[in-house]
Amino acid sequence: MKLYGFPASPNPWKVRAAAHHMGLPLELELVDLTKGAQRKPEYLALNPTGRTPTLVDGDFTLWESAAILQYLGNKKATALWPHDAKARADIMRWQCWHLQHWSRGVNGFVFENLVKSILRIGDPDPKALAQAGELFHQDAAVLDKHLTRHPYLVNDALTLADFTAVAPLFLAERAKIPLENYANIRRWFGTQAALPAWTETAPRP
Ligand SMILES: N[C@@H](CCC(=O)N[C@@H](CS)C(=O)NCC(=O)O)C(=O)O
Repeated sequence: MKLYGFPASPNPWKVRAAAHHMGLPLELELVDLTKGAQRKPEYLALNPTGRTPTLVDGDFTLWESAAILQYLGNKKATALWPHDAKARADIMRWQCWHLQHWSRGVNGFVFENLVKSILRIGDPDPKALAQAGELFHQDAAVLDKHLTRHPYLVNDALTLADFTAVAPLFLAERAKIPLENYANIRRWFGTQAALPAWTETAPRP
């Protein structure tokens, strides 16, 4: 199987990390976001959204990282995607929450404080940062409260839900994501950041 992506981007990285944890080999095909490779016709033919990651498994092409994670979870029996309807629905719930809510606030900081400087497209916009802050704190409070009682998001065990939602926090320092008041989120992140799945798939400088 091939995964098209940029190693430092959270969405491709989470797929590579989860695949590593499950023992599923994935060949990385570089899509250099800093050079606009995601907008080249050959990539758009695989993924018309011009975003990464994209998985190619034989004649099957799949984009959207949460869908890819579930597809990989179905390839091999794994505790990350338990064979249980309630656990799967609970994982889906956190993946939906991530896509609609958590990623919006977090990505606001990533774009304003990090992507803009990498692409040299201007300074952070204080209004956009304020909006990102509002979105972020609303959902960080929910997540932190959940993590006061649980080590992980679902069934007190590491699952695809954790791989989904933790990934953008690898950029927290550089993107100035305000985690100071969220000790449980920082602990949850630290536990996962130490896993070989993440360290061994980490982008090389
Ligand atoms: N919901 C999508 C988000 C994909 C996404 O935004 N990927 C970023 C990298 S983390 C990207 O490719 N950005 C390039 C662009 O928007 O031009 C997923 O989970 O796969």
